[in-house]
Amino acid sequence: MATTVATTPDSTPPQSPAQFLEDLEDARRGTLALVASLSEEDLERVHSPIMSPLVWDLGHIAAYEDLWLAHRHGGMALLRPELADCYDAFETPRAVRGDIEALGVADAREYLQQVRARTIALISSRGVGDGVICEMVLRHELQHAETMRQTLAIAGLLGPADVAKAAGPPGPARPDDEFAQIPAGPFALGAEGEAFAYDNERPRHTAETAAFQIARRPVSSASWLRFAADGGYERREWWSPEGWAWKVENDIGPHPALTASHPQAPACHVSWYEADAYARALDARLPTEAEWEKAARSAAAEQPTGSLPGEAGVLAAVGQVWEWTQTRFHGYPGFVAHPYREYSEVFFGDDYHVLRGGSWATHRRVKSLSFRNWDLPQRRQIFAGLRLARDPR
Ligand code: AVJ
Ligand code: FE
Repeated sequence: MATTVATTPDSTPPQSPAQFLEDLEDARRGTLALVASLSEEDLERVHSPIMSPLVWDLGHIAAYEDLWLAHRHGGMALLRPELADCYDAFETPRAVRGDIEALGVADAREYLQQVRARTIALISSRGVGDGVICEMVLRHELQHAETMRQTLAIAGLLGPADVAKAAGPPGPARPDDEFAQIPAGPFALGAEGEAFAYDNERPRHTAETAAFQIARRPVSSASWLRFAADGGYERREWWSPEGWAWKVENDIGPHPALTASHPQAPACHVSWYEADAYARALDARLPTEAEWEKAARSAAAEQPTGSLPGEAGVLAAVGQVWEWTQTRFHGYPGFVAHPYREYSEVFFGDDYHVLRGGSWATHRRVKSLSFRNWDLPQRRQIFAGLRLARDPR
């Protein structure tokens, strides 16, 4: 099932050049299918101040592929060096600074296609090397497909299949305040073995947690709406000072998508500020990312009922919505940026919170128990909800 979270990625590099090219083409079919029925205007419009126009994602996907495969892997000159700046190809000398505008729709499609033709020639003759850069480029396109779906959701332009996935399987018919107990003790946190992982998932290291409890399933939309009806957005004592200020300034109430969703489905489009307030209202808290991964890797004493997606350890319904953690996005002890600082390191600090698990819009290949997503605490465009944790009682 597409929403299952893999314990080990099915793509231990290096895969064969032919397989890699096939997977790249699959990713491209996915990207193009997302925009196939959209008008030029919808592709070029800025649907939200926090999202790029969809046509920018297209040009950026091409520029990234050209930078990493043709240029860095293959040692060739960039196909369109004058576009590097506008598509943020940061590793490139800023010789040709961007007085160049982003490409229009037809040109972006052509650029995608021309870059791909060079990729095919290069990989066929030169191979995939150790496979790391290839895997990174492939996952970059897959990750942008999720970003584009966020934009499409904001614009009301998601296709019917995606609308159905977003509405979700209803989620396990179990209360979202049913907790599993995890004992204190050490465990191995981070990506294991030689399989591809992003730099921020390494090095794997021993982490300790105290005993804790974690909810078997994410908070449902019904529970969220009950929280709202019970004064969740008025009870200042449940909110952090920053969260309250954000709520007041932006006149925040429950995201409209919550009313439209199945009551049992995991609540989605919830910001960290709201998730944090919800947890406190329920006399609980958000899990740390170490707690989340430990629970996801622990053997389930009793299998969660139902054939619902994404059972990981004692956690049910992983992979429908990203799950906010209380942890801020920092490097693990001994972190080394690879292959470039701008993937994760420039985001390290207290501004971003870590999310775990993956959403209905996350490609299977990107979902893993060690993958760390991150976003700002006020963001609601991501397909994110929460799962409660608390100290033993
Ligand atoms: C891992 C989703 C936070 O969108 O900024 C895309 C992925 N990195 N292009 C992001 C990414 C470069 C990244 N996230
Ligand atoms: Fe990108």
